[in-house]
Amino acid sequence: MPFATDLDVGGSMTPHNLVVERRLSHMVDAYADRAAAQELAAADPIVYRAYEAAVPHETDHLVYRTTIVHPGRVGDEFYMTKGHHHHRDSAEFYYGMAGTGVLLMQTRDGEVRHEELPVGRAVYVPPGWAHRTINTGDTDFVFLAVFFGDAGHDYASIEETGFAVRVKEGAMGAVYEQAVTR
Ligand code: PAN
Ligand code: ZN
Repeated sequence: MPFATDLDVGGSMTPHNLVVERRLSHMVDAYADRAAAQELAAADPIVYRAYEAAVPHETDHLVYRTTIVHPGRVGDEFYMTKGHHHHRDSAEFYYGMAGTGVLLMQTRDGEVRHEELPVGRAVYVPPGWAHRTINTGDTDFVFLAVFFGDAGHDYASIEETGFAVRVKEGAMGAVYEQAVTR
């Protein structure tokens, strides 16, 4: 049956299912500065949450989620999502709702692109591009993502290769650095 959900700029969705609540201890290895990550993980802050509408994970359906990435840094690297490929290479639609952040995308061949995702901007993620979001501001970064119900989430393959670019705080704002390892 058709249904409606209400989204607000704080990222809440009514009604919703909470699908992801990622604390720092869940992704210590994602950050360049492991020692800083381990130290901060002792207090185990929530890095981000995602809420999902009650859409079946089946062909022809469009699943949608809001995500709230909190502001923060591990060393000088901004808080970010784990990032993933989809099991079935398929496109995704991102829409900025609040705060300041970036969508980082990478193909399996290692090609990398980033797009800023300010309030009101839509970014198209083509099939085959892994994606991670980074909060480059000092308030919650909130966005909407829409993807195919049968796409599935593959975290393992990007965990293995890592993203080739890291987004860090520089003197003049966000800087994009070539990742040294992973
Ligand atoms: C997003 C992400 C969400 C959380 O809805 O799932 O922002 O990031 P991770 O899934 O990488 O932990 C999306 O891209 N869905 O496909
Ligand atoms: Zn996705």
